Amino acid sequence: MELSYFHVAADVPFEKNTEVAVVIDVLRATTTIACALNNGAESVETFADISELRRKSSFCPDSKRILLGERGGVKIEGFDLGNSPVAVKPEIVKEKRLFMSTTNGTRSLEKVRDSKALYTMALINRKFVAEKLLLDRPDNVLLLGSGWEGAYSLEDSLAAGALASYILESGMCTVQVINDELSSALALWSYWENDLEGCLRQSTHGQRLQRLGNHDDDFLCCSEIDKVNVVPTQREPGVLCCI
Ligand code: 3SL
Repeated sequence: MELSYFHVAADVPFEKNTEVAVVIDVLRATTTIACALNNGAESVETFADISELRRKSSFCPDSKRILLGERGGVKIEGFDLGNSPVAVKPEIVKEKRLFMSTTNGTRSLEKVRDSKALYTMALINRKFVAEKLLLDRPDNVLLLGSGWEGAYSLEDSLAAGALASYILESGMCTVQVINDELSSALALWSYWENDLEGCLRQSTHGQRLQRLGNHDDDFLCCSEIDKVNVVPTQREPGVLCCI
């Protein structure tokens, strides 16, 4: 299995022919997606563009739909929820269709939506995504972080390293680490693996969230490793479900 990692959507080579893409946005989009699906949401449909989200979601009955998302870390005006993984509680999201737009995560999802298979991952569901890859053994897997407005992010690289480390340590298949970005992510994982919350709080986006207000519950949730047994999978372009 060839594994590569790219920090942000713009880094993905144009000609890249991807068998499996795994999109990562630990703070907080892919943690929220994992929690929402784990708590019974029917689907999470993601949009980079807010007006397109409003247009598409208007076809869904009011009783079925939840609009969630943020810009700059703050809830989008008129939306039901922001982008907090602790807000997508079972009593709120069960059997609902979620329509989501975030500053960076949904852009990464859009970039690789034509891959043969697309999953989302955060620290919270790392093991279950890794085991799905070990079961299917695709020839190549592209891990894509979300960063912040085109810039590198520490926490997404940490999670890419966590996934690669799990696969390498399993010894269940031959792995080729294809690029230096992934070698660095593996080193980052070895450095921070015993203080995941510390890493998230130290990251520039973690600092931004701390400046915006008390996000202690989000930090705790986003730094939990292997807690949630879901593999959010793209069922049709932009629509994620549990498999
Ligand atoms: O940028 C994103 O996609 C978000 O996850 C950022 S935030 O943590 O919700 O502010």
